[in-house]
Amino acid sequence: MGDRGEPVSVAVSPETLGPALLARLPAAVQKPAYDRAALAPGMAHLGVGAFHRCHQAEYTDDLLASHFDRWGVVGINIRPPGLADTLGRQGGLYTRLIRENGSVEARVIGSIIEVVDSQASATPALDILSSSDIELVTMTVTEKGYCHIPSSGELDLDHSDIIHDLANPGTPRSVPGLLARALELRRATHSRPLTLLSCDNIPANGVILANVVQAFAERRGNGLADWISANAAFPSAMVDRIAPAVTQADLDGVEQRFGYRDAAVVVGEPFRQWVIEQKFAGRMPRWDRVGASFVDNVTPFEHLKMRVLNGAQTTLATLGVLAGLEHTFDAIADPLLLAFVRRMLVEETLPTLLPVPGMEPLAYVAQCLGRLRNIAIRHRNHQIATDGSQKIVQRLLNPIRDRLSQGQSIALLAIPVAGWMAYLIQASARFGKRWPVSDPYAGKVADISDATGRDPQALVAGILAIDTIFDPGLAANDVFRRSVTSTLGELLSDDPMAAVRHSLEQSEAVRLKRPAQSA
Ligand code: CS2
Repeated sequence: MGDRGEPVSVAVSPETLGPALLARLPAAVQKPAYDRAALAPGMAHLGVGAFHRCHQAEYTDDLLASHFDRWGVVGINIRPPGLADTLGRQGGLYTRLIRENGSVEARVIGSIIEVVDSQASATPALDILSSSDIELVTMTVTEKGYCHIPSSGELDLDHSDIIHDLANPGTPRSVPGLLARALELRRATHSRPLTLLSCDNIPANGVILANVVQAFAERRGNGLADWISANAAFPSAMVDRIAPAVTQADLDGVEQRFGYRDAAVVVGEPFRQWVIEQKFAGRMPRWDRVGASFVDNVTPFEHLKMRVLNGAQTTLATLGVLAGLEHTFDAIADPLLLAFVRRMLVEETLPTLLPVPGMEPLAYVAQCLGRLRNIAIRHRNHQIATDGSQKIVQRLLNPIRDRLSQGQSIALLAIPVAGWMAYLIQASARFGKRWPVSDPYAGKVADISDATGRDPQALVAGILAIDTIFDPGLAANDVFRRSVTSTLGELLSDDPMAAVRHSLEQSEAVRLKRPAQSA
């Protein structure tokens, strides 16, 4: 009691999540339904960010709970952030929140059994990746982690990390260099095969991963490339769950609601999907028993997801920023942007898709737009617009190319391409640096806009000449160039949304002129 008899509140710091707390978790938080002590390292994951913790690690947790096998995950980061102070201190445990508007479901995930920081040196990562215990490596290293040329999918031999790694193969910095070195060590020490499963949103991600690793290995010239062909598999996969960057408010929310501290909370939406090409070098976790699909051909699923869901996200993100809107849910709440994105998807994107077994295209669009309206998922438009140069090929340019080859209109799909340009241009000195951007091509686009000024024609000509993003055939296409140029002029004006309004009016006018279609 204090001097005047009131109770004294002593600030006790809440306990941090860790194995010791598992038995005492509040009832509202689900916990691993298996014996974590029986897990052993079986697979490694490169790039332990919010997406991995919300997706592959959760599927693995489901699998361990329903069909236990020894598959423990060793998480490795070769780029910031470090893991030691967050997941490491918590014994790999973290809280995964699924949020939809007012509802929250909390669960502690237990599938990650060890974490390894390998930012300062490749050695810790190589020790794990080359170990004979590891049969599978999954990865979420972002689009630019593959060091490929977006327009061709080939290894970028001019990339500074690739130049470094080819000169210093024993101390790699890049993902292709690291994986090639790990495979080389495996060949030398135990020769056990390895499946390498990309979980990033790049087209034919398994093919691109194989391209960059093999191109690197070929340059080693010691038979490594042949050994990889015979002993490694690179399945493609489509992954889906919206899991934005975690904020301090998310961490505080767990502490306030559940009474413990967790530095590695993740927040995701209820929807999740994982479609994996059945092409493995050895044993695989049977994720197909817990909702994933193993299929022969991932391409139709991948096009569907990247062109519809991701295409909508990139469109809402870049146009949303230009309109002064903060999150995806703010952008989609704008009637003009919603009408635009829906028409773009239905009229221009859907006809480019391959049939997907069991999926009705219009229902898929409606489901995606519904997901993007979830106000509990605070996905910032700037986060989605980050690294746009690595995203627009698969999300926008590939469907545009498909339509142009059929002589079809691209009036709507051209708008977000100009939106991406306007987003980067407005971060240049010439346009008063309206926001900071993070994109490997930000400097190049800033140089172009500083040199050309505000003339949309010159800006578009300069940007379309970046042939690592725009293949020359597309860049030279008159219809594409004209549509992007006229939109860019409007997007850079004081009324950027006029571009969106006009494109809808024009496409409506064209639609009304087609009597056969309106019947
Ligand atoms: C987003 C994706 O930031 C982005 O590029 O579009 O992370 C997206 O949320 C996921 O692909 C959804 O599965």
